[in-house]
Amino acid sequence: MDIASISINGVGIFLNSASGFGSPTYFAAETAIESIAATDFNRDGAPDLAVVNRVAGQISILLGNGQGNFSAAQSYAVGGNPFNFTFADFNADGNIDIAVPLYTRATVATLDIIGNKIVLQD
Ligand SMILES: [Ca+2]
Ligand SMILES: [Ca+2]
Repeated sequence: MDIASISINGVGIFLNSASGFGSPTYFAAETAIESIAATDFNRDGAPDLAVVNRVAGQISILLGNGQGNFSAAQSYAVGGNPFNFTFADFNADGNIDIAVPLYTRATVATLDIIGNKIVLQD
């Protein structure tokens, strides 16, 4: 089991090997990240990461390659002050969706995924 952490540098990945956890590798994401979660958003078999940035009002997705590396963050505006999120296939279309609680209103954002293209919908 590996660990993904958040910091001012973005997302840090601590890969676990037979000798334990090594130094983290950092991948740029938004600053002021409030929350992070991993799942296979684009269904290619490799775990991906999602992070939420309260200050920028964005969710960012970093697609994993299954070998510990991640793509540049793809960011989507979701509105003011998101601070957490959860995910599931809310509309049973086979694509994982994200629900984002905001400070002033509730928004359920849907990720439609075609290959590695991710489209965020309210
Ligand atoms: Ca994936
Ligand atoms: Ca869905």
